[in-house]
Amino acid sequence: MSKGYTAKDIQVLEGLDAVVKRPGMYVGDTGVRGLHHIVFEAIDNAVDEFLAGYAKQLKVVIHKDGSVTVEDDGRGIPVDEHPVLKTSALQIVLTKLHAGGKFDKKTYQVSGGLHGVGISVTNALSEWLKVEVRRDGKSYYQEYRLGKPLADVKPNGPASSTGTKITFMPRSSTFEDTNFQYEILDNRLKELAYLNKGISIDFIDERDGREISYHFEGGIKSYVEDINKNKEPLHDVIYFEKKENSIVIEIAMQYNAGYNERVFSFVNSINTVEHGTHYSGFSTALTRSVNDYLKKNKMDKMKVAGDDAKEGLTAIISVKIPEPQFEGQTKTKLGNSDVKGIVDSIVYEKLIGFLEENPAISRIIMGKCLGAAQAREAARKARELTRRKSALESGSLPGKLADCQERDPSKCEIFLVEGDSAAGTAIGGRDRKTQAILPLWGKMLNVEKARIDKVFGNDKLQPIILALGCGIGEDFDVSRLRYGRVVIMSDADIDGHHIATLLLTFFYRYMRNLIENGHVYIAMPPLYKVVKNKKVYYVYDDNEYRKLLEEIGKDGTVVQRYKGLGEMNSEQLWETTLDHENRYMKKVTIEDATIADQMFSILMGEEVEPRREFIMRYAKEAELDI
Ligand code: 0RA
Repeated sequence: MSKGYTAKDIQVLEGLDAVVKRPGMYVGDTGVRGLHHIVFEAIDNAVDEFLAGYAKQLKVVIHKDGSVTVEDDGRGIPVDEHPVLKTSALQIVLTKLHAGGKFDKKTYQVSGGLHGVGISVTNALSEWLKVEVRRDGKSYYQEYRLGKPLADVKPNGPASSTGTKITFMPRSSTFEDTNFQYEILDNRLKELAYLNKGISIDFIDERDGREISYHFEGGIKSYVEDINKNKEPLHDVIYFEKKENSIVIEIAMQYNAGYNERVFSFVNSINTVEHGTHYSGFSTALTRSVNDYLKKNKMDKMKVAGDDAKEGLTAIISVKIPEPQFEGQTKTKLGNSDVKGIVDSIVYEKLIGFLEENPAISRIIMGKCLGAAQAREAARKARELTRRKSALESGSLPGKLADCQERDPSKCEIFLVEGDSAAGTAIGGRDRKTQAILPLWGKMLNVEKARIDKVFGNDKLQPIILALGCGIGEDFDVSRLRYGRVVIMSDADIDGHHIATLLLTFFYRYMRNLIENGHVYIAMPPLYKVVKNKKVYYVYDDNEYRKLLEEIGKDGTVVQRYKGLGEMNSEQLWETTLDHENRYMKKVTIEDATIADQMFSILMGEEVEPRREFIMRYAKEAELDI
């Protein structure tokens, strides 16, 4: 150990070593999520600089070599020497966990939120990182390898503007795959632009030349308009904003002609998937406003319940609070108890005011809520009828189900297989002790356009409901689930994708817990069979395919591209897709389901143009694959 080393420095180094040793603790996992988390960490810091009022512009670039740049035009991270640690502040921010906020107590930090450990984590998990800071008329530069500085921060010529630019290459020894996905970054950047009105975000993918810029003067109002644009909105977006006790509350809401609730809640730009106190406050205020308005106008022929008031409602609840507490399974549930009352009183005051001043819109909303309340009554009756008919309660199973022998759900899997012939192959190839096969056929119900009473009686969905055994909607009870894994198995083409999307949407709407508890999977059958010198290789994606052909050489190889499950025989299906030892499966997360929801709205929506765009884009990707 060299002399000048102080105890504090050692602690600093140990900090980053801990990140390298247990990356999951800091970025969630070492898969796709963790990989993108290190970019989000850098982006969130830049957004904080925007929230503090100093940055306007954020730029994110994925480079050809796979590295990423995040750049902002804020004040620039301070570079002066820290009085105690005797190193530049910049180096501390990049090498010490949680260091960012220590220099400048900002009120609402995106980065202070969910994992919120700062860009030191990005540095720790990078092969290399280069940082350029422009402030006080100068440019400064520093470079790192595996989290360690190559030299001190050095002045690097004059600068006429201010800002921070960080470029880094994710560590290949940490992450299973270091390929950044355009869609994941694009979704988050777009979301941030909606949630932080006025910010300008440029996103460039130099690997294929894609470029996009986001800037929404309307903020979350534009977000709601965008979500509802293919869903027959019933009125203009209702928007309000208020600051109280250092809490900023912003609400945008709009009913559409559909039946689904799309209320998304955010705290400091973090999507609180499990909601929490801000959402509870909003819900109670909404229900109370509607019932009070009905009563005052003598329209209260039925009591409107919380779910009724949210039928067909698209809303964004965005709160910014100084010290959020996150709870819940995925730490995405806001716990701060005082927030509930504050949101409740503000939403009630603003909403009742709006309703009284806008009688025409109020009439539409009241009609919508009363319609939902009546439908709920009808659904309750339909459900009772179905129950009496015993199917859902008595545990009878669908005729087409090829069940497994094992009775312990944790050991059982059910494959939902598109098409009778593929299902036949799967029945022949499965492990009949633990794997059940349920064939699906014909046109799957579009649950977007049906109320729960239709879903109960539907002949395509009922077999699934019966086989899983855990009910749907309000009756859903995950403890009755008959299989630990529910696996969607469909062809890798547009139709197959569509069916998977329909099923995911059904699970998302009516058995959300199934997804949240990690029971839903997507089978990944191989795309190619490659044979060379009698050796057989199954290949699951195009990258892998290209890699293999380098490796084994093109000459004398025979390649079969699988277009559907039907092209495999039972043994092949077992070997490639069903066998625990060899198969790939994708676990569906709640984010996947949300994306499916968006895709589904586009695919099934009334508007032709977005559907055409989507299919064209999809077709283009399919083409690239070949
Ligand atoms: C602490 C203090 C100051 C700026 C920042 C942090 C800062 C951090 C990041 C991270 C990405 N971009 C950033 N921009 C700024 C400013 C202190 C001052 O100038 O008074």
